[in-house]
Amino acid sequence: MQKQWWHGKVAYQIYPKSFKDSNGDGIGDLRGIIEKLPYLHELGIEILWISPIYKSPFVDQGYDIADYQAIDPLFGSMADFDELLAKAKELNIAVIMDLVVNHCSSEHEWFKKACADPSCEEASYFYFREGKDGKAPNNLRANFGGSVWDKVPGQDNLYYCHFFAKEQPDLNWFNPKLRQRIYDMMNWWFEKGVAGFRVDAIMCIGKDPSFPMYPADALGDGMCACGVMNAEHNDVAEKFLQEMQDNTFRKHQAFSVGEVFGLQKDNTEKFIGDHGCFSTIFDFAAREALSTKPAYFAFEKLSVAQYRAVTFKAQELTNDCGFLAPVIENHDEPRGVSTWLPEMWQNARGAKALGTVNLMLRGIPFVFQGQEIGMTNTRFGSIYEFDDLQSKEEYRRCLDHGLSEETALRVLNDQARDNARTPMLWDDSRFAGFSTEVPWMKVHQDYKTLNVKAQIDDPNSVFSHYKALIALKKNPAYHETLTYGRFEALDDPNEHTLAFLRKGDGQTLLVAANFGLKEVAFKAPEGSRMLIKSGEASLENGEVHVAEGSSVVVELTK
Ligand code: TEU
Ligand code: CA
Repeated sequence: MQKQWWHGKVAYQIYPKSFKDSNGDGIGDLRGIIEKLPYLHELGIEILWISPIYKSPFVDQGYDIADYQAIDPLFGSMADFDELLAKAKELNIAVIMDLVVNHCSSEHEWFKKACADPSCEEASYFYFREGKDGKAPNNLRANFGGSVWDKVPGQDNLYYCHFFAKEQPDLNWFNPKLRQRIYDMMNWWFEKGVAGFRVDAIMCIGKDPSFPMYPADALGDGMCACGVMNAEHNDVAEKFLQEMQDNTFRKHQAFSVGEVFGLQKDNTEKFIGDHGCFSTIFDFAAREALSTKPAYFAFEKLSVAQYRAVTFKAQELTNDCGFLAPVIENHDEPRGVSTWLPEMWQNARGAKALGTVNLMLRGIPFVFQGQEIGMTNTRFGSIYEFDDLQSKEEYRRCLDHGLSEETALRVLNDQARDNARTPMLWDDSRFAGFSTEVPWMKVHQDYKTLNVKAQIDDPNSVFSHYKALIALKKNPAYHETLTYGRFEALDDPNEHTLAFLRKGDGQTLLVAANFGLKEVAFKAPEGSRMLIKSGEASLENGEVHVAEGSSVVVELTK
């Protein structure tokens, strides 16, 4: 495997609206991020992904971009962004942006021109199609519900395609002119000093431009989830992504992480191998195992054993061909501690043990803001406390399916994307030190005790544990093994333990996290060394003992 500058680093995701507000309008901004760069540096972060900060009407929180080369005034100015880049560089932090190019905003000038004159060049940047027999061109269902087709304003039988909200028209990747404009825009950011991109919803570009009808799925509305088309056309996405790599990333040795859902297994090497479409892709194995159910509300938690099985399988699949980016949560997910762990470990103790797994797996882990202090789901008391369009749509669908308001609210509390979008908890003051005024989203219920200030100097805190794990990854004595060393699963002694080895050149590390109710033990020959532990664990008589809710990293003697 060719070595690259991003190998062995730990990345951090900022959701800018909720990270830190610097000017008291209740909304996080770029100057807020600048202020907190030393915090990220102290944690050990070397790659920083900032979710969209471009000009946007914020129908989908900035994932609807109206101008790819402008900063939204809500977040600050281009000068603020340049300052952020320069200050991050001083701290050895590479900044990556969000590349949202499956779709843009209906407020983008391309779409406005296209609607005003469907025969103009910009109209060919979108999928404009005639309806069939008075109906939409086909029966695909958008990711946020409803048809992927809406009528072009002012037209009788002309539709445009959108795999997400109707305000997010899909871009026509089959048009080489459009592709070139995207590459030019990316190179413009690279020349500014941006180190790479997280590539949003990118498998959605794998389309069949003839848009055939699909067999209806189990939801009962006669439609089929649009992801089915994408899963059948990985090859289309791959072809475009290789061209994008050649024209952009490869020229700049830039880093790319794909938000890739629905990848067919035998395509892994094509996507993350040495000559793959991306530097890495997020590991959504557990998320995908959860979303096999036809409806959002029919969600069932994974057991620890199921979580272990899918996570380990993904590791084994990529051992020989590339790197995944392990995640336990992001801005589209409820908090990992609340989702993946049994109820008794949805606390600081569980957060630390889960962190051990997340950061010691093979790959380039992405920590989502607040994860490093063990943030759990936010408690929402009413539908009016949610902001996200998806949450509101799913709530409506729950009621349509006959669920009570109380049950629908419970579904959202478990699953809503807003769980992870509430303000970062900096201290115990009013509004948790996020802002001096009422924030745009409610503040997490536990902010008085669960916050950065309470943890930063406490050696037993979740923060200190994350910091130690990241430092271990950077330690020259372990860096090679923790970066390139193979992943090897160990048997699970109690159906609740994730245990594995990382095997490097003449070095073996044992990692274990126990989410059960009883202690577990692993062989660790005399002379082995405990490198990190959380909770209670000990090394004695040739064994390492890991108490319930605890985790270890042990260097096994040769
Ligand atoms: O998400 C893509 C995506 O597939 C989502 O539908 C995801 O599955 C869902 O949010 C899980 O609940 C990306 C962005 O991360 C997301 O925030 C955007 O809303 C979406 O693209 C559209 O740009
Ligand atoms: Ca602000």
